[in-house]
Amino acid sequence: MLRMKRRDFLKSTTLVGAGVLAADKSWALNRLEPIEDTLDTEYPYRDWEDLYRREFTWDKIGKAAHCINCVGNCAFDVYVKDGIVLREEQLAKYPQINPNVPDANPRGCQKGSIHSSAMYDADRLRYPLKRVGKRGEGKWQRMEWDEITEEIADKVIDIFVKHGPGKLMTHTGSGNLSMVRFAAPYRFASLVGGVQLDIFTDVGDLNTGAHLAYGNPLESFTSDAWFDADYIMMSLFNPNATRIPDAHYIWEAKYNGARVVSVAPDYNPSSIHADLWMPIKQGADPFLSMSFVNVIIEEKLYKPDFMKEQTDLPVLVRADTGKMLREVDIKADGSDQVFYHWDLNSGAAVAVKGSMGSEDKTLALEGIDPALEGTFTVEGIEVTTVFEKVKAEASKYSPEATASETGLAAEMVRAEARLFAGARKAILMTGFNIGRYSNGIYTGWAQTLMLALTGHGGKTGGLDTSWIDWKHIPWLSLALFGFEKFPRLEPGGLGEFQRGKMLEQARKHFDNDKLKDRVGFNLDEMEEAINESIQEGWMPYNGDVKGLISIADNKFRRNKFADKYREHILHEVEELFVDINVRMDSTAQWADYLLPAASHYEAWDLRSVGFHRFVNVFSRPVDPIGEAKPDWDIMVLLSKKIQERAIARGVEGFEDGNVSRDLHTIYDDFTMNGTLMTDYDATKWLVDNSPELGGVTLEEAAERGFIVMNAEGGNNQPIPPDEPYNPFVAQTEDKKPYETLTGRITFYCDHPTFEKMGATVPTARHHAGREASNYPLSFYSPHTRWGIHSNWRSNKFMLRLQRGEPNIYISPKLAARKGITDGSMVRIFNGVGEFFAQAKFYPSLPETAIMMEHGWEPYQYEQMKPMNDAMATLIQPLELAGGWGHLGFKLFKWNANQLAHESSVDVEPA
Ligand SMILES: Nc1nc2c(c(=O)[nH]1)N[C@H]1C(S)=C(S)[C@@H](COP(=O)(O)OP(=O)(O)OC[C@H]3O[C@@H](n4cnc5c(=O)[nH]c(N)nc54)[C@H](O)[C@@H]3O)O[C@H]1N2
Ligand SMILES: Nc1nc2c(c(=O)[nH]1)N[C@H]1C(S)=C(S)[C@@H](COP(=O)(O)OP(=O)(O)OC[C@H]3O[C@@H](n4cnc5c(=O)[nH]c(N)nc54)[C@H](O)[C@@H]3O)O[C@H]1N2
Ligand code: SF4
Ligand SMILES: [Mo]
Repeated sequence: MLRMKRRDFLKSTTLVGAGVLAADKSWALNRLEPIEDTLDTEYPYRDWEDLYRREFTWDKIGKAAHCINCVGNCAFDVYVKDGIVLREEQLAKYPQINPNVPDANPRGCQKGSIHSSAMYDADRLRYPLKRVGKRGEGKWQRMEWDEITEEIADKVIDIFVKHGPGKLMTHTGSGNLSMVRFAAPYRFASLVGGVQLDIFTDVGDLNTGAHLAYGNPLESFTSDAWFDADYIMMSLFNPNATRIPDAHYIWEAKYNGARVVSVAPDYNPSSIHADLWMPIKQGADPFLSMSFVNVIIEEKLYKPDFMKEQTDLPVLVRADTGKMLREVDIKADGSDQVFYHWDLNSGAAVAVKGSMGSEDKTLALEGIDPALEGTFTVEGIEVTTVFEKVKAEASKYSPEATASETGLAAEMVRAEARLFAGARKAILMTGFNIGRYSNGIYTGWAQTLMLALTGHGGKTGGLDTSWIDWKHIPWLSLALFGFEKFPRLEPGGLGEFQRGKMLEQARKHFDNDKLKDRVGFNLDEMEEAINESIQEGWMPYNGDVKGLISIADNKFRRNKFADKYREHILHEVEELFVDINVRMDSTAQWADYLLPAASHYEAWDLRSVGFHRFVNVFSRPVDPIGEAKPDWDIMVLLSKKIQERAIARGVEGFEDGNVSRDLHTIYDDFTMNGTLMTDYDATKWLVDNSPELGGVTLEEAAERGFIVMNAEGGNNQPIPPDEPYNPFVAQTEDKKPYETLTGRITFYCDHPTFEKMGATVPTARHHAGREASNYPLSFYSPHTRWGIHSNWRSNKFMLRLQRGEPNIYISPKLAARKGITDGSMVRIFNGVGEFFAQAKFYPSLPETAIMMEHGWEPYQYEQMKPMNDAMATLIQPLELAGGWGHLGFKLFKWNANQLAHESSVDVEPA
């Protein structure tokens, strides 16, 4: 666009200049004459106006959203002229689904709105490149697609021939959240058995407390369902910066009289608009939630009916062993997944319906009145209830007792607990940030307890986990090769921790005794838990790999102990490192081969990830820049070359457990025998085969820009056609069991790891932070308003809206003590690394913490030393538990997170 306009501009100025000179030779550029009435007056140099008129003419308008991990998902009109994108505009044509609820228009954010500029930035990858210098040296040679994919194909085959299955990682990161872009590399990984980490835990986004309780952390509200809430608590959540297209529903709920509360250590851009800001000490959230639980129980603000039907609170627990009473305890051939209530009506123990071992798949109590409290004897075994256990634990956490932990006044907490309990529809909105604290699992679990005690579930509120898992069977089938073959899925946080040899570094940072005091385990116990989990088969781990094909993943930006991590990974994948990316990010920089991918406006695709029912269409408004190709087409070409080379080399494939990896048919398999050759074919296949998309044609959908999902799009329950989507309505209204061991919202876990950690019921622990090390400042790094992680961070429009270079936020009081001034450069350091950044004063921050937005690219820092060089991390042993009902490796639902906020640092003027 810039090139074209400059040419036009030069042409026009020459003409105008000539005209001007001819008309009035005395006119000069430094003496412009004022024109009184520009509409009426004839004046000599009007032609320039055409430049403005022509600026907004176009050849066509295409449709697109953005496929990265913004959780927004907004339809845009994309204006194209001469094969170049001129600009984009929010589509703003979503139908209002209910006259009493505001519509979803317009959706968008400033990042999406400058992509037309960013897609032509200098960091775009335009050609296939092969490294010719040392890794990371920045020396590249252009190659033809045909040659480069053939070289890669041979190396992939070499890895399989030399090392057998499981030694190639084909990991897709969070940059490919649209359907076709996501399905392409997963389908490839399914065919070759490539190692793929769980992206939820790889980035630290999994709300494991929610899974523990509900058996499904991805059942949540559409954002329009926030509108009729009368109580909203935002904790670890900053929607004004991180849910830009959806946040309006929170503020619109105020028209309904909703009370909005923000719990955050800093006065973040969402706290500003809340009715109450609770300035909690960083990492103290489980203590706050447990104190709410304490008040709710002590003041009897709870709702027994909901507790009896929907939760395991009336389930019986043995007094002797602390285990739940199981059928096998009283019948020789009994199930270990059948549990008991004490029925007050019959005065006897009755089996709980709806558990994993129960034939009766319902929550309906049907004449049974389960006791919530008391002790009983069943077949000579003394038992009590889960609620009794919960009460005993919660009694330790009165607001008065926790005030020193949370920094919050006890009277305020009491008052708030009452308002929360009495609300008609209360929503606890928990940011993804929760998954990045070692005690996030405690926070999440205690929050679900607050909700369950007070009957907030289904249409009366619940936990907003910031993600809804819509039902897209054909999409999954496309990604997972018809469910016939699968990638080697692995826990994200754990996989990175192990392969990056992070324990070595963690030992340098944390003080083992202090750590145990804070988080409830030390590094030796954590190591033991990791080994146990892998040995028991609770969590799959494939060990070191030999080659890496990395797709839409900025791992060297994201991972902690960053420099050491990178060293270890590069060493492991000495034989092959391919990066498939739209731009030269800090991971692409280190690759052996770079394959340029089509960006948002350059490929056909669909996107459903977001908190709404609209599946947006990408209609490939322009062809890919340079020689870039859509991710789908790249995987097609790669599998074509593997098939050709495998046949030529006489390598048929290999047996891998109970499936065969057929390299000599991989291209036929990938393309469904030539049916799915392009991004368009795959998009069309999805539209044609997905019942939730309602039978529209791709042409109609592309014309419109989006598809409204029908009832079939709901996983847990149908999407109501004219009402917002509330989570777990199937459970509260239709009595469908939860996907948990007891079939109920779970507050008792007698798994050995939970027993060892003293966490059989919801309780509170600290995160590590400064108190677990020898560095005086905790450090946390939430998300930035001016980028989606590393995407768009280097774009000039985004940089102009902020300080323009990596900056930390610091309390002016702390800065004064350290001799740091606003705008000056500081050094942030600890025993594992250091980095430099500009200091920005932020008065609402405590003096004991430094905050920094994550996602700057390492190359944007002084000496290319990124924040993550100084970031220490851990694994939470509870998240490694398996072999227990709904606990065990489950993609996007249960496994160990990478924890971003456990580190601590010191700071000094640079
Ligand atoms: N603009 C923009 N939007 C995004 C993204 C982006 O990069 N940029 N990324 C997307 C993705 S993938 C994610 S995961 C989300 C993340 O977005 P969010 O879920 O909102 O999470 P964060 O931004 O990490 O943190 C939110 C807030 O938590 C508060 N906080 C920090 N520590 C604590 C604590 O100990 N206790 C409490 N109560 N509060 C605390 C801070 O005030 C912080 O502003 O955003 C999504 N949306
Ligand atoms: N300290 C700290 N660390 C954090 C967090 C934090 O709060 N604090 N948050 C964590 C969270 S929640 C997240 S989600 C992660 C995100 O962190 P990353 O996983 O590093 O995410 P991105 O920077 O979005 O990387 C995705 C890459 O995909 C590429 N890409 C974009 N579009 C396409 C495409 O169409 N095709 C291909 N092939 N590639 C494409 C982009 O170039 C981009 O570099 O960071 C985590 N790390
Ligand atoms: S980046 Fe995400 S939130 Fe922003 S406009 Fe694009 S789709 Fe919407
Ligand atoms: Mo995330």
